[in-house]
Amino acid sequence: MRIRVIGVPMDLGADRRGVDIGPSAIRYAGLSEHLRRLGYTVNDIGNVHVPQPESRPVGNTQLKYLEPIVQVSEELAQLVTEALQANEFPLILGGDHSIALGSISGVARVHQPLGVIWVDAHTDFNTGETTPSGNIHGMILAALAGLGDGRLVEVGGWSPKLNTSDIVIVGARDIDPGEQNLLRNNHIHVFTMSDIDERGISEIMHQAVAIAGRDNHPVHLSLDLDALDPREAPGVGTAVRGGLSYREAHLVMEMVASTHQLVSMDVVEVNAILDRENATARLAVELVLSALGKKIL
Ligand code: DIR
Ligand code: MN
Ligand code: MN
Ligand code: MN
Repeated sequence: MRIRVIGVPMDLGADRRGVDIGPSAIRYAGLSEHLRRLGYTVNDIGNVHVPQPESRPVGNTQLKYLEPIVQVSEELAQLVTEALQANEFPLILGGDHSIALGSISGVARVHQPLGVIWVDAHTDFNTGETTPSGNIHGMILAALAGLGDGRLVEVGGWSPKLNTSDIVIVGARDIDPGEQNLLRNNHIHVFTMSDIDERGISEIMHQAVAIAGRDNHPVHLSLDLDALDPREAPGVGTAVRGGLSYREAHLVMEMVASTHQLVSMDVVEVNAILDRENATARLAVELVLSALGKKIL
């Protein structure tokens, strides 16, 4: 199988420098080499162009950098669709989580319906009305479900990309009040860290893959490194204590891999400036390998 690596040095969605060098940090951690050792052919097409925040007006403070984010999303969606049409597995390297708007739009154009497993400390289900920060990376999953500002929702020219019943969030522990209402009203499946503590990650993931992958639907995995406990992943912009352990995170990836329904993946929010000797990028590489089928035995 061939993997098409697409870097997106995006930090416009998070208002914080350091995630823009995430793609370099992950490549530096040996991504391609390790994928080749697993038996894959790797086609790294480099990075999408993302404007520097210093060169653009912030714009609406409830939807910071909306215009350049929409622009990059359109371009990324096109690249991801082309990868799938060429029979390559799109592996998208962030950048902040706003890149999932482009990546998932590109996948959903080819695979419909599409299940999504969103592994994150956050639920990214704000809109321009509920956001406490104005940061668009906190609004992406809602936008993909058709909620929020029309310019985000309509990326690619149609909406919604995802049915609410095909979305599963795993690892959540920091949800804003407005998001809580939206998640509840739209019946989104959220597995919090408390659920994982109570029932164990194995049982949670059995359910998660059954929901996102029901009827043998194709599945996209969106991995925000802040899902992990900050002891494992210190290099993230918005660290929240009490996250997935190293082993739990690997099991999440392994159980997604064992469905054989994974069609695409993004790995986001690696902040190399805040990291400790690239530990978070190295962890990101390990988790990608697990999601793509690496086994201990
Ligand atoms: C917060 C933080 N919920 C916001 N979000 C994220 O600004 O909307 N941090 N995604 O990583
Ligand atoms: Mn996120
Ligand atoms: Mn269905
Ligand atoms: Mn997050």
